[in-house]
Formats: sequence, C-alpha cells, structure tokens
Amino acid sequence: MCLKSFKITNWIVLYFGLVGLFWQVECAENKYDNYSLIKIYPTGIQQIEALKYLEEPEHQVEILKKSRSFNDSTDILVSPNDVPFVKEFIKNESLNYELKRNYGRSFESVERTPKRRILRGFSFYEYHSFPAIQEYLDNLAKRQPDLVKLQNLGTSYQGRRMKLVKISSDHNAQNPIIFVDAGIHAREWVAPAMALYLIHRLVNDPDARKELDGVDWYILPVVNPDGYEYTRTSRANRLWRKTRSKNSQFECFGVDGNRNYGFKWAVSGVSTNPCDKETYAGPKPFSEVETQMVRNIMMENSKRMKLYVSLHSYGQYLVYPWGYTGEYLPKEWKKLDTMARIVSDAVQKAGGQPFKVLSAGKWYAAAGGSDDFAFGAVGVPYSYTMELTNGFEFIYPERLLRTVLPQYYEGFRAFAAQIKKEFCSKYIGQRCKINSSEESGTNS
Ligand code: 0X9
Ligand code: ZN
Repeated sequence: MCLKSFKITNWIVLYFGLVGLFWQVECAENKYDNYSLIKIYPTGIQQIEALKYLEEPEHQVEILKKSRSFNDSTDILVSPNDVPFVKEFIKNESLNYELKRNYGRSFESVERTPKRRILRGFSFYEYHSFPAIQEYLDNLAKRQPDLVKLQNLGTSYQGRRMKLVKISSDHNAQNPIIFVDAGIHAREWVAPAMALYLIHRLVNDPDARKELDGVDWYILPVVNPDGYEYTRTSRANRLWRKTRSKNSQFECFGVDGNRNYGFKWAVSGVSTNPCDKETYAGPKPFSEVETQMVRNIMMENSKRMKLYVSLHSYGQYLVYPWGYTGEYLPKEWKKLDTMARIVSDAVQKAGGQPFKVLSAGKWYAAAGGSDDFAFGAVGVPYSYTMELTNGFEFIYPERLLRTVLPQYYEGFRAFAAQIKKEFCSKYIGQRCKINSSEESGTNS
C-alpha cells in the first residue's frame, strides 16, 4: 500500500517535471512573439537618408537588414509599444512598407529539427546541431581519408572543438586555395547548411573532379559554434548574432565577429557598446578566439589563398571590398566585380535569383569584416561576402534548402573555374602550377 502510493507520487512528480521541462524548451515566452516585422521600401535617396533616423540606438528598433538601393527593403523588428512611433515616422516620410504582426510566432516551424538522422542518415536539407555537424565531418574524413582531412583549430570560447575541412585530390600538391567560411553570425543558419552542402558535393559528386583538380578547398562550416548552439536553445534566442564571450566589466555577452577583424578596425559601422546586440566590435581587434582562428588559417596559407568567400544571410548580395568605406573602391575592383557577376550568372542559369553585386561599403559601410581583412591585410586577390537567400529573413525554411543549395553550388563551380583559369598556367597531373607572376602581397 505504502509502496503503491509512493509510486503514484513519483509519477505525479515526473509528469509535472516533464511538462515543466517541455514548457521551458518549447513554449517559453518569446520576446519576439508580439513584435512586428516592418519592411520599408525606400524609393529615393532622401528616403534612404531618412531611414538612418531609425538606426539611432534610442529608438529601440532592431534592424535586421539595411537597404541601400531602391528595390531593396530595410527590415526592422519593432516591439508592440514602438509600432505607433514607427508608423508615424513612415507616414511623415511617405515610405512604402509592409507589416507582419506576431513575427516571433513564425519561428516555430523551423525550430530544432528532431534527431531523425539516426534513422535516415545525415540530410543536407535540414538544420543540424553543432555536435551532429562535427560527427558528420569526423565520419566523412574517416570514410574518405585521401580526399578529406580535418585540421584541429582549437576550441571556441565555450570549449567547442573546431575543425577545418580540407578537401583536395592531392594534399601535397600546393594548389591554389579556395577558403570558404560560414556561420560567424549565429542566426544565419542557411550559411552553415550551404557550407555542408558544398563539402558534400565536392566529396561525393563524381562530376566534382573538375572542381577539385588543381584547387584545394578549405571550408570552416561554423565559425561561431557557441552562438549557433545558443540560437537553438529557444525561440527567444533564435535571433542572436554575436559570439558568446563574456565581457567582465559589463553584464553583457558577445562580440560581432564580423566587426572584430584587424583591418581598419572600428572605423565605421560598429558599436562600441558591449551591450549592443548587433555590431559591438569587441574591446580590441581579434579579441575573439573564433576570429583569431580564421585569421590564422588565412595567414598560414596567405601565398596560396586566391579566393575567400564568407557565407552569410540574407538578401542575395555578393559583395566585395571595401566594406569599411563606401567612399572609394580598391584599384582591383573591376576584377572583383567581373568575377562576382560570372558567379551570379551561373546561379541564375541554375534557376536561382541573381546576386546584387557591389562593394560592401556601397551597400553600407562597416569595418572589421573578414572580407576586408582577407583582401587588405592578407592579400587574398578575390574576397567576398555572400548573403544567401531572399525572403523569410533569418528564418529560412528547411523545405526550400533542396531548391536553393544546388543553385548556389553552381556559383561555387564558377568560382573554381575562374580561379583555375587565372592562377594555373599549366597542370602537372592534377596539380596546378601556380602562375609565378601571381605572388600575393597586401593591398592598401
Ligand atoms: O553586416 C555584416 O556583417 C554583413 N551583413 S549581415 O546581414 N550578414 O550581417 C555584411 C558584411 C559586408 N562586409 C563588410 N562590411 N566588410
Ligand atoms: Zn551575417
């Protein structure tokens, strides 16, 4: 009798414990639930200028994306209290806009993919946890040791082990390197998904021999694993962007990794406030262990690195240096621009949307980006930030990955073809003999 009642009590405790846990994980109040997403479409220079008013910190609007051209929206997240003020501003400036209420509720559908991979293997059309990604990469390197090598880079701020994926048909060939990274911004989930898809195609697609012969691919699929995992913990954290390092003086976390690189650090487009959720540049250049790792990869391979692509989302932009200024372009801008347009055409030919191609600084000036560092400090001759996808903002649905990832892959094939054309004077077997006149130096 006593034993029986004890068991019943246990069941009750267990039941409420599980309900509580479920509520915490899945149903916790999401600050964005009642927020509105407002997409503003400026139609003239004056309106673009006027939008800067909303960027001032005291206005409490979160800017998801800035527009710098007339066909492109500025997307902002606004709390219910601030909607009237923003609407008033929009009316005064006669701006065109679209308003989506209860924006945070749309996060639900793409939240935390269940662990189906145990039954079905690893799908490239799902968003995976960082441990699942690492497990996939470890297995891949074990299965194809000649083609895929992993280089340990150390650990992230919170201790996650980071590995660079090196893919080459001849690891001793000293071919030109294409370096692709993704996920410096935690909430941009489609970027790591693209990096993994790229790895998958290069390794498993028999047609990819063309992309591999004469070029070595270095790919770092999740530059900011701590932030990435944080965005997976709850809907309330889904829009986190920065790293998760702790600033000892302030009770705030994280640095914007793409403001933390040591080239023209903090000269434009950054916040110096550690509590700024978006663009805090850090206490000093390369304060973050994650950006140090990317810097080291670039520096150690500076001679051979011919192309750098940093994957982000969103907006369907393919931008090149300079990012720190929109006042002027590097003297090599034409070559950067031409290559980007070839890539954009290839994506379009595969059924995708063309990229908007321009210098990053002409879109909006922001210093301390990895693209400027690669180009300006390391001397990588082609350096880009690729902003994947258009629509759905940062919450890009998994069901569309099957369509867009193969389209972007065609862009990477075009990149590889151009790099080979420019930098391989001839081939010896699968090796590319790098043009001797193309030694890299630093740009200024
Ligand atoms: O602001 C950024 O870091 C990038 N856009 S995002 O929406 N993914 O955050 C653009 C970076 C472009 N490059 C530089 N400004 N250097
Ligand atoms: Zn980004």
